[in-house]
Amino acid sequence: MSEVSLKDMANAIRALSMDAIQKANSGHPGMPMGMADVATVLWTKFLKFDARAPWWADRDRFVLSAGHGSMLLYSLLYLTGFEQATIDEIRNFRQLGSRMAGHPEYGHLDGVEVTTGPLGTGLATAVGMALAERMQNARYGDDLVDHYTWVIAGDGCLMEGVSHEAIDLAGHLKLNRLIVLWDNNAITIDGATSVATSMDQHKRFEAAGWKVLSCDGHDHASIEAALAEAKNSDRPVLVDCKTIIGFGAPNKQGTEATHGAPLGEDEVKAAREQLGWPYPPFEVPKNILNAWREAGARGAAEREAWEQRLNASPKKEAFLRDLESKATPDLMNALNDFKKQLAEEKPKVATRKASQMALEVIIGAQENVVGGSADLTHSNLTIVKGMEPVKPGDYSGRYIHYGIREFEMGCAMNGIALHKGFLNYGGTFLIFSDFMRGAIRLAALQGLPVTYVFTHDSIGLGEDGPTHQPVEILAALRAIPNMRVIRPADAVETAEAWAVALESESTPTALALSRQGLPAMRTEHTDENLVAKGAYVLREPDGGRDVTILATGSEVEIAMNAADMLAEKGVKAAVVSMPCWELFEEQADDYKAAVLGDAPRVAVEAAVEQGWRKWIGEAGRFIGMHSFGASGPGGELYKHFGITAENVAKAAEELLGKA
Ligand SMILES: Cc1ncc(C[n+]2csc(CCOP(=O)(O)OP(=O)(O)O)c2C)c(N)n1
Ligand SMILES: [Mg+2]
Repeated sequence: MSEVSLKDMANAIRALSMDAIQKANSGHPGMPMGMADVATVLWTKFLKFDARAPWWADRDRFVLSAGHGSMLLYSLLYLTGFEQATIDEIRNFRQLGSRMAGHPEYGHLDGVEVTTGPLGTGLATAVGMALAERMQNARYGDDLVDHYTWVIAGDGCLMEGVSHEAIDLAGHLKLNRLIVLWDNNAITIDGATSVATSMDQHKRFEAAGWKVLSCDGHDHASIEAALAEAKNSDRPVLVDCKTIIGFGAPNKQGTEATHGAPLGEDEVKAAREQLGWPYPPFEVPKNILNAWREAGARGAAEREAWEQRLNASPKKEAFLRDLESKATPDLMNALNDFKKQLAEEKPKVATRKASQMALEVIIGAQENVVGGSADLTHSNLTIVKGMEPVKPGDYSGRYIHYGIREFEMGCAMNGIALHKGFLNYGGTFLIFSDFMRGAIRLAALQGLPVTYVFTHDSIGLGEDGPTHQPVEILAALRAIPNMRVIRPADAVETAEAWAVALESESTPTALALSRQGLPAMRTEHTDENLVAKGAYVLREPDGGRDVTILATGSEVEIAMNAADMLAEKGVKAAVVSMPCWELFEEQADDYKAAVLGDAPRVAVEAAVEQGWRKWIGEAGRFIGMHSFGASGPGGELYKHFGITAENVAKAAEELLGKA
């Protein structure tokens, strides 16, 4: 063992990376070869983990924000002995079905904490993990929660706009367990970073309240000194690691040629000579592998001691329950009781207000539900009594002021969900969900059950005008796979929507909520959650249907009024409330057929038509938006754009050949 040097260990990462990328004929060798030394020091001397217990709750989190350098992470997981990270998987890098996907994907391979690849988002997600760690620590103490979040970020991560939001929030909250190792190789795809940036990153991070350290990223002593110092900080830490991209490839290192293409057989051979690595591809000599395996077992004793502390703790049960990050039966019962009350009281409220009323029940019923807003707390109505703000140095609160940082909020929400210990939601205007779309997509891709409280969901918001009035956003969100978009029509549907969101285990939920007041549509209580069926018949005429009107959210009222008008003319109209297309699609065919019926269909939604043809067919009629909105009172806008009961009724009559 003693004869194995850190240099040998780092070279094992370099060799595995260049060989796997060469074999796959695809991948990014520059980053793993450049950061191999930093990663070796981190994983052998600092990172708290136990390769045999990949999901130990108090492990340090390691986030490869520079996700293109996936072979760095895969090499580390194999070398330290993660069971799933076999040498065969490394040989199979980037092939269909391999756990070792092109970029690290959460859920494919133990040890991958987060899906990365979209630059900057790993760093932004890590901020949420580091925040969750402090929040969990505030609840359970140092004995049970005491870990760091380490991030490797490249030049690209620091160039992306989301990094600004991330470092600002982390600096403000004084997340001192967050340590970012910057792979400062001054190269990106287009060449030297100087072609596109003149940023002084030290000053930038310092201005955001971070501590900044530096090291020579190829000098193990220098790295070790910097990491040791980084662990003792009252602020988050940036470690500027000066590195050479593709280190070890004699003709290509230091250039963008190593960034994103196999080195080529000749250069791989030359690198073997340069590095003093005479072994065949995919072969790591026993003594070097053993040294790595020892590093992978280094944390076992610490984990066992932690388990003993947990077993002895009076908080054990609560800790483990929170860790599940699931809604409790008590919470779901409380929500159902609340629904019963709403059906009796029939409040006329905006669904954003109904959401706040539901949140009062939720927050009261389960301690580990936390939420926040991107500076629209009193518009989104995301805060309720009993929620104290999370503050720098005091993380006992349940409400997170994300600031005007939607993208970071979305990424931090993902980080909180990935960390585990909490259920979490965040709010902004529906229109600004676009600013966080990259995070929403990653939530859906990773299967994270976060909840978005998107208020001001249509032209109904009125005077703020077309900059604030979403028309295309529902369609855009519905286009994301593994995503539920729920647009409830009244207070009961809103409570049901929250129940769906809270019970979701692997799908994010976007609640689209109105600014304007809406009358009660559901005036009879059922224990059954009708929103969970996606769509249901709200009004069925006696003696069969002449026409079916489909609507969501605030337009359900319009559909009901249209049905009344049609009834006066002897036309029998059914009304289907359709709060969630995705859930409806999951229902049995006969249920769907019964809800949709055989009669001609009209749909009404204050948004663009895209997607509605699936439900109304080629012959159906759509009443909605065909342009951006306009500034004016909401009620007038509905008339101006023709989204009225009269027009719905007229469309129905035209369909029936009666107009
Ligand atoms: C949001 C986003 N934009 C663009 C890309 C495509 N891309 C992948 S790596 C890269 C350059 C990254 O440079 P750097 O972080 O310095 O990595 P290095 O070349 O040093 O490995 C780009 C533009 C991406 N993955 N994500
Ligand atoms: Mg770079």
